[in-house]
Amino acid sequence: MAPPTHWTLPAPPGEVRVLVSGYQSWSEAELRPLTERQSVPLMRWRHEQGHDPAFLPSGEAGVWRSHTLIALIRPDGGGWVGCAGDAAATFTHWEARAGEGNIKVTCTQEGTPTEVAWEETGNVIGTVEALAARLGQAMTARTPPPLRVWCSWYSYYREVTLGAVLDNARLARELDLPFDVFQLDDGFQAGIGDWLDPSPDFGGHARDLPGPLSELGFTPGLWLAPFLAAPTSRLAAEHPEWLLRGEDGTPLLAGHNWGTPHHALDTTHPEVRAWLRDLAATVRGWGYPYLKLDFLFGGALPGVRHDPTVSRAGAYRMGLQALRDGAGEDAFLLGCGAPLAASVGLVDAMRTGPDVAPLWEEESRRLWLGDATGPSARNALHTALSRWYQHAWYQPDPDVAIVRRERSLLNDEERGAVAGMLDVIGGLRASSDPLGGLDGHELGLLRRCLEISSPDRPRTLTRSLGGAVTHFGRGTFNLTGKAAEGIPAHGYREVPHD
Ligand code: 9PG
Repeated sequence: MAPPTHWTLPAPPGEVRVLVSGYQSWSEAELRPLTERQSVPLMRWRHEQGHDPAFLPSGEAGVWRSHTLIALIRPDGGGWVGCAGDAAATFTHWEARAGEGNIKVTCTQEGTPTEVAWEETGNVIGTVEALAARLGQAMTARTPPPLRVWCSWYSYYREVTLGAVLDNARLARELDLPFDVFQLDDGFQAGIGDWLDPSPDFGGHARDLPGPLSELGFTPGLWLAPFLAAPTSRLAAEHPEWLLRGEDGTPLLAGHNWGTPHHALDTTHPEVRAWLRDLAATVRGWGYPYLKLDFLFGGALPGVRHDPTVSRAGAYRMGLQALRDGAGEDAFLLGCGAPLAASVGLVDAMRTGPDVAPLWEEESRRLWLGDATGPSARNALHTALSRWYQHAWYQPDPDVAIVRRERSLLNDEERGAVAGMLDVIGGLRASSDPLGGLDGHELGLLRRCLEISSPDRPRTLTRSLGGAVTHFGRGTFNLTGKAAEGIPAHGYREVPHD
């Protein structure tokens, strides 16, 4: 562990904004006045599942924590940017603290000490992009062309069936919708950890899907949460020695989903890595060259490992490398729920925000429980937009468009804002709508959402409509609940060009 590095910035905290990025896909990224308060979830299980429990958001007014990169922005658009040079075996932690007429910045590292850049700049946007690109190059980022993906999660959830996926794939072909990938999400498997056996409710086996999908001309995709094991899984029962442990020697119960807490695998254990390699190779052999690898934070949780000399970032990467080795160099790997910078060079794409949902937001969860990592259109926009520069690390996946009006609480403005986000981020395109129910208007919006674009850049970081990066070259987002700058609440407007 390297000693912390400190800087004191001669700037009045009341005039400065801070750009932060949370630990993993679902953790918040924001652009806020420095004097505001960074919220931390009240619920302990949200710390493990939405954040890094070893470096949580501060919860204090005037104190902002960020992972890998931080920027402080003066009213003239200049300021300071700090960014790790490498994240393969190191977590780099930033904290900015409002002082009396100045700002104190601290950088600490967990794992192998590695160089960090710290620059004063006249143009924060350009420097954020340049330093992020430098990290991408140092870690040989994979940035293949973006894909257009239909994913089963956001309409079928765990009730997905083999028949429903095939029906949608056939319809996509009939309607000539330009999807590249049809991806089966959570729900096909016997249990978390027991990936190779089917759920009795799935109406088939995941290995039977790639054949017909390929015949229809789609690349088959499959979801896995490879670093987790449910306490009731066969995996946990047969290999208790593979589980990450607490100080007391018992397997950790970390995070909470699917109605139960779950265990995580110890990726420093050679047998775990062999199993991960085999798992990825097996599903690849079934015909899935596209894998959505979810809940990856499980591989980096604090705990007692088989090899105690390996850092958390290093342990995580050993696990991810095993999956890459099993899937093959030419497989397309999408990370999700994943420590972001530590994945660069091993994943092709990465979820860069919380889940989209067919509703604008769950205000009570965000405001009363301090948790903005939950599924909602607002949370997805807020975070994915504030990570625009990460296209230098992987293909960003800001999650799905939702174009259906049935079984959705999103209004036209909100659907338009999600479409705007997909356009300015310029990464993966995805949809989950049941294609059978869409009318002409909705299909038109879906086709627009599937149009690949290049990443846009912010026009300014000195203004924001809602505490995120909202002002882009091509358009402006209003994430607030009131009309502002001529944009309705929750809306998006393109910037007029002459
Ligand atoms: C399947 C889903 C979908 C979805 C993923 C992930 O507790 N959480 O913070 C939490 C966040 C996201 C989440 C589940 C739990 O959804 O993002 O696309 O694949 O898993 O279960």
